Amino acid sequence: MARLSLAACAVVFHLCLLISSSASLRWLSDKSAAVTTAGGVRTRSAYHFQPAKNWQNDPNGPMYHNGLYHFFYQYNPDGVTWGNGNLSWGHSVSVDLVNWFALDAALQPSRSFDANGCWSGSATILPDGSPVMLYTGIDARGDQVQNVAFPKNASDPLLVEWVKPEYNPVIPVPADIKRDDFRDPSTAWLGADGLWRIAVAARVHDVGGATLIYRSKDFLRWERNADPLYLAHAAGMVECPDLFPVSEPGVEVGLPASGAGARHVLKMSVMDTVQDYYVVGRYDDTADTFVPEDDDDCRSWRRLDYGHVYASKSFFDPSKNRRVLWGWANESDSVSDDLVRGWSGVQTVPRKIWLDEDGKQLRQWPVEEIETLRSKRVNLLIPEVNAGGVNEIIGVMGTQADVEVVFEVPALEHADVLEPNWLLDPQSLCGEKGASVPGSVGPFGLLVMASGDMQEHTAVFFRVFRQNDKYKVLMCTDLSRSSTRDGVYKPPYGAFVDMDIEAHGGIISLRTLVDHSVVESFGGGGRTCITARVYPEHAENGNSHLYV
Ligand code: DQQ
Repeated sequence: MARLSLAACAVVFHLCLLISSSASLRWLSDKSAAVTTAGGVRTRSAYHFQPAKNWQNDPNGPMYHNGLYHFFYQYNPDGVTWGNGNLSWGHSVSVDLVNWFALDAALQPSRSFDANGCWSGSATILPDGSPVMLYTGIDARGDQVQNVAFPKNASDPLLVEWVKPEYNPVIPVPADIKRDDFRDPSTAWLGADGLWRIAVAARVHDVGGATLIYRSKDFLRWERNADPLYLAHAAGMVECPDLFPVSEPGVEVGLPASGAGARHVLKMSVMDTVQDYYVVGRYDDTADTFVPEDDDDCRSWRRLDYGHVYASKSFFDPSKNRRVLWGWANESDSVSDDLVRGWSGVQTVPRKIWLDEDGKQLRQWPVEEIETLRSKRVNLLIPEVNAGGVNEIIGVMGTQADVEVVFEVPALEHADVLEPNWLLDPQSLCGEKGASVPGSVGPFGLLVMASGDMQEHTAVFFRVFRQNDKYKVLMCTDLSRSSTRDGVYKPPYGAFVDMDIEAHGGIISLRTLVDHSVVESFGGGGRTCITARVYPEHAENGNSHLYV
């Protein structure tokens, strides 16, 4: 019989109860109660960003301005689905990235250059401190064009009104690009020559998915560089590019968008896989070239999240000198469920991101403000967990929790040997070796959103393998038992955690944010993230369980 050699397991649980008493959040909450059905309330998140009702997708133009965080997002004011040509920019503000006050939509289709939708884009803070938005408009003919918008009154702290100048679009569709393959301008940065640059996603005829660079001195006239910043020959259309500098490896300080910085990160959302990939590389702001440290097809780069997250976007937060990332976590049940709920789509929690000590991967961690939501703390020290040992965490609300666990594995040498081809497809490996398949070191982790009879549960767990004289840690979120309902997407999600567990004394951490229909996990100190959407039936009455 397989032996679980996880002998010492120190487990610390921090539990948070929401909703906070902030007036702004209460206002959102009351609105939501008015528009959602019972099912919508059950699965509605409590501390992941959601508008009161309707459809949301990509995060747009996040920024910090005059003491407030602004968050914009793709929003359909008319319904719970994406596609009726009326996409707008929803707008909320916050002082702490946690409690949000909803405002009217900032951008709505209104002019010939965006008559069929205001699609994704980004904010740039100009040297005088005022913001400018670049966004994709779907114009009256259905072309994707790039537009600018400015606040009507830059000293209004809420930036409620936005002006779209007559001279839009500032970048029409180029001749070598199809009218519907040209979108999602990035935040602009200044190059050494004093010109602004932006990256725009496109598919160039006969060439491939591309991150094009445009240069401008005034945000009005833009000139395209002859060469794209990055070309993904085999990947098809790419979306929502993000290019930003990072500090030295291991330094958590974020940097504003600019050409300066020893290393940059390029992130692209790839349409045919619906995944966000990133790579660390060297950007030269004179030649406008980017040399990735990993030259593979971008679909082999690292992923920001190995679960259900897309179209992410980061911004620099000068108030805390950090870079913060948002990502869209779509529903994964059905459109008819969306219609019943009255809403669709959540955002991940805002995550601080920085370059790991290894200089190759990003680390991600919920912004510290999320911890202000912890209202009741339960600490546990479990000296030893043996095979099959399941310890219930009593006294917490299983549908809404912030769980931090530290596992110590004293006998790594017992780990099962890794078969080399397992490295190629960790997701399938998580399916093959699910939470109930015993191994030598693991599975160990959490069972969240579990019904009393365990018919429903979501497993977030690790497994350690031996490869020659090194160890590999697999992280999985297995949804196969997350709901007894049919018609819900219930895959295993998985990835290897790129860390030397032996050098860390056999210690590995897991943080999981449970929020009704969201299970957002950070493995190995945020080296590997997996966000899942779950739809358990049992949680109707809030009576859900949590186990280690
Ligand atoms: N969503 C937006 C586009 C973007 C896509 C439209 C990515 O601008 O390419 O809602 O999810």
